[in-house]
Amino acid sequence: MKKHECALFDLDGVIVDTAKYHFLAWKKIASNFKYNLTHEDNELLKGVSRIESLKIILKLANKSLDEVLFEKILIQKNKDYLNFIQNITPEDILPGISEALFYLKKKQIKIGLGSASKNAKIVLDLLELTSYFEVIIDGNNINRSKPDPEVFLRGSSALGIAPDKCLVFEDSASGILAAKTAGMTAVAIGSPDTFLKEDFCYPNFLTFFKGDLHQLF
Ligand code: B16
Ligand code: MG
Repeated sequence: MKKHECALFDLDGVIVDTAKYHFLAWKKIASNFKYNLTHEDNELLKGVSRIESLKIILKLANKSLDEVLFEKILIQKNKDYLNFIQNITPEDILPGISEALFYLKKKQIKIGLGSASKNAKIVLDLLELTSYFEVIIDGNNINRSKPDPEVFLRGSSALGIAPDKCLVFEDSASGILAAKTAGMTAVAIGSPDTFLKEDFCYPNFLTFFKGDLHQLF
């Protein structure tokens, strides 16, 4: 297997299961439009920015909103999301992540975060993981949402590592496409029928940590 010099982690759904809180917050918003947001719908929202997510939900619900209400709903969604995550602690770090970060750091592999979330730094701080990341690229410093490769290309360039030496961990179909468009190795965490074009797929991060991690770095 090819060896990599850089690991770029997605946040929500890879490092911590905050994806469920995004889902709950959007489900509440969708119910206001009398739309029952399903888990299947939610796959379309993973890795996608807050604004794009609301646009997708409005399309699903066949609704349109004026700009003022659109903004109000974005604020409400984030309020609800922040409420959900306020009590997360290092115990919420998904299995295998802390061990992998420790292993990569020891091997002097560059570590970066590539998240669509504007709340990424808050979450990393709550998990007490911030110090592992040499570079954090999140929703505050990108112009284009995944599947655009911008988030990962910015990460690799800030770390000074060529894209083909970077490996991305992702739980979203849009994130896997972003990684592949960036010319990186894409490791999908989740069920294989969720993704297109991934290089590897594991049901959870622990399986990857116990298996192929050591071959890929
Ligand atoms: P926020 P990731 C993404 O994070 C989530 O998967 C997606 O569901 C969310 O809409 C997006 O962040 C924006 O999050 O509202 O916190 O800015 O998976 O790219 O780490
Ligand atoms: Mg994710």
